[in-house]
Amino acid sequence: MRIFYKKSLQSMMDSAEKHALKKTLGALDLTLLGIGCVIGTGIFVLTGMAAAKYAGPAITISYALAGFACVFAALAYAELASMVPVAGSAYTYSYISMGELVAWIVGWGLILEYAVGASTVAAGWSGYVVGILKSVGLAIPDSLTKVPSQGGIVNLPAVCIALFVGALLTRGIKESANLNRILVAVKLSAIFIFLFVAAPHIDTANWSNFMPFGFSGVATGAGAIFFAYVGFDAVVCAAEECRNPNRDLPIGLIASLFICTVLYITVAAVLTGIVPYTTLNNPEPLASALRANGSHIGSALVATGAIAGLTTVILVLMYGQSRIFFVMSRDGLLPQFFSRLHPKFQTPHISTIIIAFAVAIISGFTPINTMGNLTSMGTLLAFIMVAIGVMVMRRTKPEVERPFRCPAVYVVAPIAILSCGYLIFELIKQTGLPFLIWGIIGLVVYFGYMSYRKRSLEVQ
Ligand code: ALA
Repeated sequence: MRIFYKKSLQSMMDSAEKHALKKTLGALDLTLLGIGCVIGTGIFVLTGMAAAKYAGPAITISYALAGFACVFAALAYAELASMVPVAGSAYTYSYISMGELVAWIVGWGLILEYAVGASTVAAGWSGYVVGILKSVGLAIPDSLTKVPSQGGIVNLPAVCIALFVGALLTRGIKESANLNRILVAVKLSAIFIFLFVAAPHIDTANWSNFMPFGFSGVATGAGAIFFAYVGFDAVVCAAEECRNPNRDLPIGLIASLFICTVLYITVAAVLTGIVPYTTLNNPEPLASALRANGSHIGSALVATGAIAGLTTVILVLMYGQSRIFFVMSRDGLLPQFFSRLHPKFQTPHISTIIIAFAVAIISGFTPINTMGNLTSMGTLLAFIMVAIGVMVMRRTKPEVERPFRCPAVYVVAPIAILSCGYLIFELIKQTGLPFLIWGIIGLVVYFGYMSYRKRSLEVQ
């Protein structure tokens, strides 16, 4: 049965060698790629909403809980990434360990993480840019900044940023990584400016009602802000473009996750310490909290940094998506043009252009309310599959060398599965139906494409 067909590790490595991407990235690039993808809409936007609606100041605990689930998943990722340094992330690991159908389902879920995630962030980027332009007297008409269901025509700034990032990625990963370094520096500066300016204004009275909605609010909050962690796994999409993947991938994964978790918990604590949590449900909570404390310059700097931050997230998510499609096409699960390389830039340019247009269309015309949750659910599904995959591989391929071994794998992987499963359960309560519909479409596409491919092979 084809659906149970598993790729061998060797055949994956061979085709990676045959269709080689340029190897230019080191451990620092990977860590910055991770941070580039992680710090964005989650911390800059969702923290405020989740604190106000679900968790109150205990949003710090929500961040710790979601970070906890990610650390366990990251350890499983790190083992598989060091063992199978092939682009394609959870999709690739599932193909080797659990067969084609599971791999397809994971790849289909990863579209939610990467392409739908990038669309969500492009729409968030548009919100910040429109806000800043308005504050300097350059108002764009509503019809060009809102999607049809909100009474507009198109979210034009979101379309523009998606196409711009697509053009950049087509030119090459090294160029994109260079821009990423600069933007990551700007975004980290924004976070530190926020902490530095805000810390003297902390009033512990704001933390007095620490858990206003009880533990269930904290858990719902963890589901809502899980989006903030989405993307650290994008590091493994660069597997075929790094110089020393077996060593650098685990470093990139764990270092970027560690840095982001510490920053998130600190920012969340400071944010809920400088204003009452009830005032935080707005599109730019960090900037607005600074303004409420009289720091207008700090507020403008943080908003500018947020725009830089969101740009890097879009960049890395679209990059990750193009590499996943690249590998799926190399494996025959997508048409061949997805893995064709540009003769000069050596990038999968056709795939990148298609993704850029898809992200532009989704973010230009679709409301983003449920997009964030869908992104998180696709990501959590991938995490669960990776945690299962690492245990399956320990049983089925014990002989393969593992430069990084997940410690206590039979404890760590089940904890990852349970904690990610719990977060999916929290999200299903809000966005279960669209997730189910997405899954059904995925199965129809899979069986449709497979029967088409079979027919065309028979005709030949
Ligand atoms: N983690 C990324 C963000 O928060 C997707 O924007």
